[in-house]
Amino acid sequence: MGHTTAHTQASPDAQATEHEQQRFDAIIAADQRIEPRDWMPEQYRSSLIRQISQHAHSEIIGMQPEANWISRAPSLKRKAILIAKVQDEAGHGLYLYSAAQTLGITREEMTQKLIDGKARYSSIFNYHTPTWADIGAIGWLVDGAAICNQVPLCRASYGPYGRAMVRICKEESFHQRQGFEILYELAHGTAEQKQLAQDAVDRWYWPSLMMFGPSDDASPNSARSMAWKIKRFSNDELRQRFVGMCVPQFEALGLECPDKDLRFDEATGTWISGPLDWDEFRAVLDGRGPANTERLEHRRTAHEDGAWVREAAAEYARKQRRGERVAA
Ligand code: FAQ
Repeated sequence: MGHTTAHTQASPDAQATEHEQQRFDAIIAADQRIEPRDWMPEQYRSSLIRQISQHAHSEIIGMQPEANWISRAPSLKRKAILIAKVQDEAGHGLYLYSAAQTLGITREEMTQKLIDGKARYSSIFNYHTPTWADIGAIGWLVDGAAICNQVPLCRASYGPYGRAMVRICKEESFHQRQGFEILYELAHGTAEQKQLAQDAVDRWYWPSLMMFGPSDDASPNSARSMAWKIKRFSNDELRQRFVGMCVPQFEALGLECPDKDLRFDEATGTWISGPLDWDEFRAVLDGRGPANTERLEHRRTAHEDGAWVREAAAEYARKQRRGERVAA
Protein backbone atom coordinates (compact mmCIF):
# COMPACT_ATOMS: atom_id res chain seq x y z
CA MET A 1 0.00 0.00 0.00
CA GLY A 2 3.11 2.22 0.22
CA HIS A 3 2.58 3.64 -3.27
CA THR A 4 -1.00 4.87 -2.67
CA THR A 5 -1.46 8.59 -2.98
CA ALA A 6 -3.21 10.72 -0.40
CA HIS A 7 -6.30 10.68 -2.65
CA THR A 8 -6.72 6.90 -2.82
CA GLN A 9 -5.29 5.98 0.54
CA ALA A 10 -7.59 3.62 2.45
CA SER A 11 -9.16 4.95 5.63
CA PRO A 12 -7.59 3.80 8.93
CA ASP A 13 -10.63 1.56 9.46
CA ALA A 14 -10.24 -0.11 6.07
CA GLN A 15 -6.53 -0.56 6.67
CA ALA A 16 -7.21 -2.15 10.03
CA THR A 17 -9.71 -4.50 8.41
CA GLU A 18 -7.27 -5.43 5.68
CA HIS A 19 -4.67 -6.22 8.31
CA GLU A 20 -7.19 -8.30 10.27
CA GLN A 21 -8.26 -10.11 7.11
CA GLN A 22 -4.62 -11.01 6.39
CA ARG A 23 -4.20 -12.30 9.91
CA PHE A 24 -7.41 -14.35 9.59
CA ASP A 25 -6.27 -15.79 6.25
CA ALA A 26 -2.89 -16.70 7.74
CA ILE A 27 -4.52 -18.55 10.66
CA ILE A 28 -6.72 -20.53 8.27
CA ALA A 29 -3.79 -21.28 5.93
CA ALA A 30 -1.69 -22.52 8.86
CA ASP A 31 -4.52 -24.83 9.97
CA GLN A 32 -4.75 -23.05 13.30
CA ARG A 33 -7.92 -21.97 15.05
CA ILE A 34 -10.03 -18.87 15.10
CA GLU A 35 -11.20 -18.10 18.64
CA PRO A 36 -14.20 -15.99 19.73
CA ARG A 37 -12.15 -12.83 20.42
CA ASP A 38 -10.38 -12.97 17.04
CA TRP A 39 -11.51 -10.79 14.17
CA MET A 40 -13.38 -12.79 11.54
CA PRO A 41 -15.17 -11.89 8.29
CA GLU A 42 -18.87 -11.28 8.81
CA GLN A 43 -19.79 -14.10 6.39
CA TYR A 44 -17.59 -16.57 8.29
CA ARG A 45 -19.41 -15.60 11.49
CA SER A 46 -22.89 -15.82 9.99
CA SER A 47 -22.20 -19.09 8.20
CA LEU A 48 -20.95 -20.64 11.43
CA ILE A 49 -24.03 -19.42 13.30
CA ARG A 50 -26.13 -20.97 10.53
CA GLN A 51 -24.42 -24.37 10.63
CA ILE A 52 -23.90 -24.64 14.40
CA SER A 53 -27.44 -23.53 15.30
CA GLN A 54 -28.96 -25.94 12.76
CA HIS A 55 -26.84 -28.67 14.23
CA ALA A 56 -27.95 -27.75 17.79
CA HIS A 57 -31.61 -27.74 16.74
CA SER A 58 -31.11 -31.16 15.13
CA GLU A 59 -29.88 -32.60 18.40
CA ILE A 60 -32.84 -31.16 20.30
CA ILE A 61 -35.51 -32.16 17.77
CA GLY A 62 -33.60 -35.45 17.36
CA MET A 63 -34.55 -36.41 20.91
CA GLN A 64 -38.19 -36.85 19.87
CA PRO A 65 -38.20 -39.94 17.63
CA GLU A 66 -36.33 -41.95 20.26
CA ALA A 67 -37.96 -40.48 23.37
CA ASN A 68 -41.13 -41.93 21.90
CA TRP A 69 -39.75 -45.40 22.79
CA ILE A 70 -38.35 -44.83 26.29
CA SER A 71 -41.47 -46.09 28.05
CA ARG A 72 -41.82 -49.01 25.64
CA ALA A 73 -38.22 -50.25 25.36
CA PRO A 74 -38.24 -54.05 25.79
CA SER A 75 -36.21 -54.30 29.02
CA LEU A 76 -34.96 -52.22 31.95
CA LYS A 77 -31.44 -52.31 30.45
CA ARG A 78 -32.70 -51.01 27.10
CA LYS A 79 -34.70 -48.27 28.84
CA ALA A 80 -31.64 -47.16 30.81
CA ILE A 81 -29.48 -47.10 27.67
CA LEU A 82 -32.08 -45.19 25.68
CA ILE A 83 -32.60 -42.61 28.44
CA ALA A 84 -28.83 -42.06 28.57
CA LYS A 85 -28.68 -41.64 24.79
CA VAL A 86 -31.54 -39.14 24.66
CA GLN A 87 -29.95 -37.19 27.54
CA ASP A 88 -26.66 -37.14 25.62
CA GLU A 89 -28.49 -35.55 22.70
CA ALA A 90 -29.81 -32.79 24.96
CA GLY A 91 -26.22 -32.28 26.12
CA HIS A 92 -24.97 -32.07 22.52
CA GLY A 93 -27.60 -29.44 21.81
CA LEU A 94 -26.35 -27.44 24.80
CA TYR A 95 -22.66 -27.62 23.81
CA LEU A 96 -23.60 -26.48 20.33
CA TYR A 97 -25.87 -23.64 21.44
CA SER A 98 -23.01 -22.49 23.70
CA ALA A 99 -20.56 -22.62 20.78
CA ALA A 100 -22.98 -20.56 18.65
CA GLN A 101 -23.41 -18.03 21.49
CA THR A 102 -19.68 -17.23 21.33
CA LEU A 103 -20.42 -15.79 17.87
CA GLY A 104 -22.83 -13.18 19.20
CA ILE A 105 -26.27 -14.75 18.96
CA THR A 106 -28.34 -15.54 22.04
CA ARG A 107 -29.87 -18.87 22.93
CA GLU A 108 -33.29 -17.15 23.04
CA GLU A 109 -32.93 -15.89 19.47
CA MET A 110 -32.00 -19.35 18.21
CA THR A 111 -34.84 -21.05 20.11
CA GLN A 112 -37.35 -18.48 18.93
CA LYS A 113 -36.38 -19.06 15.30
CA LEU A 114 -36.79 -22.80 15.76
CA ILE A 115 -40.22 -22.64 17.35
CA ASP A 116 -41.36 -20.05 14.80
CA GLY A 117 -40.49 -22.59 12.10
CA LYS A 118 -37.83 -20.27 10.64
CA ALA A 119 -34.76 -22.40 11.41
CA ARG A 120 -33.59 -25.59 9.79
CA TYR A 121 -32.82 -28.86 11.53
CA SER A 122 -31.77 -32.16 10.01
CA SER A 123 -34.25 -33.73 7.59
CA ILE A 124 -33.75 -37.12 9.26
CA PHE A 125 -35.81 -36.27 12.33
CA ASN A 126 -38.98 -35.82 10.30
CA TYR A 127 -39.56 -39.56 10.01
CA HIS A 128 -41.55 -41.79 12.35
CA THR A 129 -40.37 -44.64 14.55
CA PRO A 130 -43.22 -47.20 14.38
CA THR A 131 -41.30 -50.18 15.85
CA TRP A 132 -38.53 -50.91 18.36
CA ALA A 133 -36.29 -51.86 15.43
CA ASP A 134 -36.44 -48.21 14.28
CA ILE A 135 -34.48 -47.33 17.44
CA GLY A 136 -31.79 -49.78 16.33
CA ALA A 137 -31.81 -48.32 12.82
CA ILE A 138 -31.49 -44.76 14.17
CA GLY A 139 -28.50 -45.72 16.32
CA TRP A 140 -26.76 -47.67 13.59
CA LEU A 141 -27.54 -45.54 10.52
CA VAL A 142 -28.36 -42.07 11.83
CA ASP A 143 -25.65 -41.93 14.47
CA GLY A 144 -23.33 -43.72 12.05
CA ALA A 145 -23.92 -41.03 9.41
CA ALA A 146 -23.59 -38.34 12.09
CA ILE A 147 -20.16 -39.69 13.11
CA CYS A 148 -18.98 -39.88 9.52
CA ASN A 149 -20.06 -36.27 8.93
CA GLN A 150 -18.87 -34.96 12.30
CA VAL A 151 -15.43 -36.50 12.82
CA PRO A 152 -13.94 -34.09 10.24
CA LEU A 153 -15.75 -31.23 12.03
CA CYS A 154 -13.52 -31.89 15.08
CA ARG A 155 -10.88 -30.10 12.98
CA ALA A 156 -13.19 -27.19 12.08
CA SER A 157 -11.30 -23.91 12.01
CA TYR A 158 -13.55 -22.31 14.64
CA GLY A 159 -12.21 -23.41 18.04
CA PRO A 160 -15.41 -23.70 20.13
CA TYR A 161 -17.14 -25.73 17.38
CA GLY A 162 -14.23 -28.13 16.85
CA ARG A 163 -13.84 -28.71 20.59
CA ALA A 164 -17.58 -29.35 21.08
CA MET A 165 -17.44 -31.87 18.23
CA VAL A 166 -14.67 -33.91 19.89
CA ARG A 167 -16.85 -34.67 22.88
CA ILE A 168 -19.97 -35.19 20.79
CA CYS A 169 -18.24 -37.70 18.50
CA LYS A 170 -17.09 -39.80 21.46
CA GLU A 171 -20.68 -40.09 22.66
CA GLU A 172 -22.01 -40.74 19.15
CA SER A 173 -19.75 -43.81 18.94
CA PHE A 174 -21.54 -45.33 21.93
CA HIS A 175 -24.88 -44.44 20.32
CA GLN A 176 -23.95 -46.10 17.05
CA ARG A 177 -22.76 -49.22 18.82
CA GLN A 178 -25.97 -49.60 20.83
CA GLY A 179 -28.06 -49.26 17.65
CA PHE A 180 -25.99 -51.92 15.90
CA GLU A 181 -26.46 -54.23 18.88
CA ILE A 182 -30.26 -53.79 18.89
CA LEU A 183 -30.39 -54.63 15.19
CA TYR A 184 -27.95 -57.53 15.56
CA GLU A 185 -30.10 -59.15 18.25
CA LEU A 186 -33.25 -58.72 16.19
CA ALA A 187 -31.58 -59.92 13.00
CA HIS A 188 -30.43 -63.06 14.83
CA GLY A 189 -33.77 -63.65 16.56
CA THR A 190 -36.99 -65.09 15.14
CA ALA A 191 -37.93 -64.66 11.48
CA GLU A 192 -40.46 -62.03 12.56
CA GLN A 193 -37.82 -60.08 14.50
CA LYS A 194 -35.42 -60.24 11.56
CA GLN A 195 -38.15 -58.85 9.32
CA LEU A 196 -38.73 -55.98 11.80
CA ALA A 197 -35.01 -55.15 11.58
CA GLN A 198 -35.01 -55.29 7.77
CA ASP A 199 -38.12 -53.09 7.49
CA ALA A 200 -36.62 -50.49 9.82
CA VAL A 201 -33.36 -50.43 7.86
CA ASP A 202 -35.37 -50.09 4.63
CA ARG A 203 -37.13 -47.07 6.16
CA TRP A 204 -33.99 -45.30 7.46
CA TYR A 205 -31.29 -46.11 4.90
CA TRP A 206 -32.10 -43.52 2.22
CA PRO A 207 -33.04 -40.73 4.64
CA SER A 208 -29.71 -41.32 6.47
CA LEU A 209 -27.84 -40.77 3.18
CA MET A 210 -29.75 -37.49 2.78
CA MET A 211 -28.36 -36.28 6.12
CA PHE A 212 -25.13 -35.45 4.26
CA GLY A 213 -26.95 -32.70 2.39
CA PRO A 214 -27.62 -32.07 -1.31
CA SER A 215 -25.24 -33.38 -3.96
CA ASP A 216 -22.11 -31.28 -4.43
CA ASP A 217 -23.41 -29.55 -7.55
CA ALA A 218 -26.48 -28.35 -5.57
CA SER A 219 -24.68 -27.36 -2.36
CA PRO A 220 -24.37 -23.56 -2.25
CA ASN A 221 -22.43 -23.41 1.03
CA SER A 222 -19.83 -26.14 0.54
CA ALA A 223 -17.12 -24.38 -1.46
CA ARG A 224 -16.89 -21.43 0.91
CA SER A 225 -17.12 -23.59 4.03
CA MET A 226 -14.33 -25.80 2.72
CA ALA A 227 -12.15 -22.79 1.86
CA TRP A 228 -12.64 -21.60 5.47
CA LYS A 229 -11.84 -25.13 6.71
CA ILE A 230 -15.14 -25.43 8.54
CA LYS A 231 -16.07 -28.40 6.35
CA ARG A 232 -13.14 -30.60 5.33
CA PHE A 233 -14.91 -32.83 2.79
CA SER A 234 -17.80 -32.35 0.41
CA ASN A 235 -21.30 -33.75 1.02
CA ASP A 236 -20.91 -36.45 -1.66
CA GLU A 237 -17.45 -37.48 -0.47
CA LEU A 238 -18.73 -38.09 3.06
CA ARG A 239 -21.92 -39.79 1.82
CA GLN A 240 -19.91 -42.27 -0.26
CA ARG A 241 -17.51 -42.89 2.60
CA PHE A 242 -20.50 -43.75 4.79
CA VAL A 243 -21.96 -46.10 2.17
CA GLY A 244 -18.62 -47.92 2.03
CA MET A 245 -18.59 -48.27 5.81
CA CYS A 246 -22.11 -49.74 5.82
CA VAL A 247 -21.42 -52.52 3.30
CA PRO A 248 -19.49 -54.90 5.64
CA GLN A 249 -21.80 -53.98 8.52
CA PHE A 250 -24.88 -55.05 6.50
CA GLU A 251 -23.09 -58.37 6.03
CA ALA A 252 -22.31 -58.71 9.74
CA LEU A 253 -25.94 -57.99 10.56
CA GLY A 254 -27.20 -60.43 7.96
CA LEU A 255 -29.50 -57.73 6.50
CA GLU A 256 -29.99 -56.57 2.92
CA CYS A 257 -28.95 -53.12 1.74
CA PRO A 258 -32.06 -51.49 0.21
CA ASP A 259 -29.95 -49.95 -2.59
CA LYS A 260 -30.29 -52.46 -5.41
CA ASP A 261 -28.03 -50.37 -7.70
CA LEU A 262 -25.14 -50.23 -5.24
CA ARG A 263 -21.92 -51.21 -6.99
CA PHE A 264 -18.22 -51.40 -6.30
CA ASP A 265 -16.11 -49.26 -8.60
CA GLU A 266 -12.82 -51.10 -9.16
CA ALA A 267 -11.13 -48.01 -10.61
CA THR A 268 -11.60 -45.86 -7.51
CA GLY A 269 -11.98 -48.65 -4.95
CA THR A 270 -15.23 -47.14 -3.68
CA TRP A 271 -18.87 -48.13 -3.42
CA ILE A 272 -21.21 -46.08 -5.59
CA SER A 273 -24.86 -45.59 -4.60
CA GLY A 274 -27.90 -45.74 -6.79
CA PRO A 275 -29.82 -42.46 -7.26
CA LEU A 276 -31.28 -40.68 -4.23
CA ASP A 277 -34.83 -39.33 -4.26
CA TRP A 278 -34.01 -35.62 -4.11
CA ASP A 279 -37.72 -34.73 -4.46
CA GLU A 280 -38.31 -36.39 -1.11
CA PHE A 281 -35.36 -34.49 0.40
CA ARG A 282 -36.70 -31.15 -0.87
CA ALA A 283 -40.20 -31.94 0.40
CA VAL A 284 -38.85 -32.66 3.90
CA LEU A 285 -36.80 -29.44 3.85
CA ASP A 286 -39.92 -27.53 2.78
CA GLY A 287 -41.77 -28.82 5.85
CA ARG A 288 -43.70 -31.56 4.05
CA GLY A 289 -42.01 -34.64 5.52
CA PRO A 290 -43.96 -37.33 7.41
CA ALA A 291 -43.45 -35.76 10.86
CA ASN A 292 -42.41 -32.10 10.35
CA THR A 293 -45.59 -30.63 11.79
CA GLU A 294 -45.70 -32.77 14.91
CA ARG A 295 -41.98 -32.32 15.65
CA LEU A 296 -42.31 -28.52 15.70
CA GLU A 297 -45.61 -28.62 17.54
CA HIS A 298 -44.09 -30.80 20.24
CA ARG A 299 -41.06 -28.51 20.57
CA ARG A 300 -43.32 -25.46 20.84
CA THR A 301 -45.45 -27.06 23.55
CA ALA A 302 -42.36 -28.17 25.49
CA HIS A 303 -41.04 -24.60 25.29
CA GLU A 304 -44.31 -23.13 26.59
CA ASP A 305 -44.59 -25.75 29.35
CA GLY A 306 -41.04 -24.94 30.43
CA ALA A 307 -41.69 -21.20 30.83
CA TRP A 308 -42.10 -21.47 34.62
CA VAL A 309 -38.74 -23.25 34.92
CA ARG A 310 -36.95 -20.48 33.00
CA GLU A 311 -38.70 -17.83 35.09
CA ALA A 312 -37.83 -19.59 38.36
CA ALA A 313 -34.20 -20.00 37.30
CA ALA A 314 -33.95 -16.33 36.30
CA GLU A 315 -35.49 -15.23 39.61
CA TYR A 316 -33.12 -17.48 41.56
CA ALA A 317 -30.13 -16.03 39.70
CA ARG A 318 -31.39 -12.48 40.30
CA LYS A 319 -31.76 -13.10 44.05
CA GLN A 320 -28.32 -14.66 44.24
CA ARG A 321 -26.78 -11.68 42.47
CA ARG A 322 -28.41 -9.36 44.99
CA GLY A 323 -27.14 -11.53 47.83
CA GLU A 324 -30.69 -12.30 49.00
CA ARG A 325 -31.24 -15.52 50.89
CA VAL A 326 -32.74 -18.21 48.68
CA ALA A 327 -34.82 -20.90 50.35
CA ALA A 328 -33.35 -24.38 49.88
N1 FAQ B 1 -31.47 -31.51 6.56
O1 FAQ B 1 -25.07 -25.92 0.99
P1 FAQ B 1 -25.45 -27.11 1.80
C1 FAQ B 1 -27.48 -35.39 14.82
C2 FAQ B 1 -29.66 -27.44 4.08
S1 FAQ B 1 -26.80 -35.36 13.28
C3 FAQ B 1 -31.90 -30.24 6.60
O2 FAQ B 1 -24.83 -28.40 1.42
P2 FAQ B 1 -23.98 -27.07 4.28
C4 FAQ B 1 -27.05 -36.48 15.79
C5 FAQ B 1 -28.46 -26.61 4.51
O3 FAQ B 1 -28.57 -26.29 5.87
C6 FAQ B 1 -27.74 -34.24 12.28
N2 FAQ B 1 -31.31 -29.24 5.90
O4 FAQ B 1 -25.25 -26.77 3.34
C7 FAQ B 1 -28.20 -37.26 16.29
C8 FAQ B 1 -28.57 -25.43 3.58
O5 FAQ B 1 -29.59 -24.57 4.02
P3 FAQ B 1 -29.33 -23.01 4.43
C9 FAQ B 1 -27.21 -32.82 12.28
C10 FAQ B 1 -30.22 -29.58 5.18
O6 FAQ B 1 -24.23 -26.40 5.57
C11 FAQ B 1 -28.30 -38.58 15.92
C12 FAQ B 1 -29.08 -26.06 2.30
O7 FAQ B 1 -29.70 -27.29 2.68
N3 FAQ B 1 -25.85 -32.75 11.85
O8 FAQ B 1 -28.24 -34.52 15.06
C13 FAQ B 1 -29.70 -30.87 5.14
O9 FAQ B 1 -22.70 -26.74 3.58
C14 FAQ B 1 -29.38 -39.37 16.38
C15 FAQ B 1 -27.98 -26.31 1.29
O10 FAQ B 1 -27.05 -27.30 1.75
C16 FAQ B 1 -25.30 -31.56 11.46
O11 FAQ B 1 -25.95 -30.55 11.44
C17 FAQ B 1 -30.38 -31.87 5.86
N4 FAQ B 1 -29.97 -33.15 5.87
O12 FAQ B 1 -24.00 -28.65 4.47
C18 FAQ B 1 -29.15 -36.72 17.15
C19 FAQ B 1 -23.83 -31.61 11.12
N5 FAQ B 1 -28.62 -30.88 4.33
O13 FAQ B 1 -28.63 -23.03 5.75
C20 FAQ B 1 -30.24 -37.50 17.59
C21 FAQ B 1 -23.26 -30.25 10.86
C22 FAQ B 1 -28.48 -29.62 3.87
O14 FAQ B 1 -28.44 -22.45 3.35
C23 FAQ B 1 -30.33 -38.83 17.20
N6 FAQ B 1 -23.70 -29.71 9.62
N7 FAQ B 1 -29.44 -28.84 4.37
O15 FAQ B 1 -30.68 -22.41 4.52
C24 FAQ B 1 -23.12 -29.98 8.42
O16 FAQ B 1 -22.17 -30.76 8.33
C25 FAQ B 1 -23.66 -29.27 7.21
O17 FAQ B 1 -24.40 -28.16 7.63
C26 FAQ B 1 -24.53 -30.17 6.26
C27 FAQ B 1 -25.06 -29.31 5.12
C28 FAQ B 1 -23.66 -31.28 5.69
C29 FAQ B 1 -25.71 -30.77 7.01
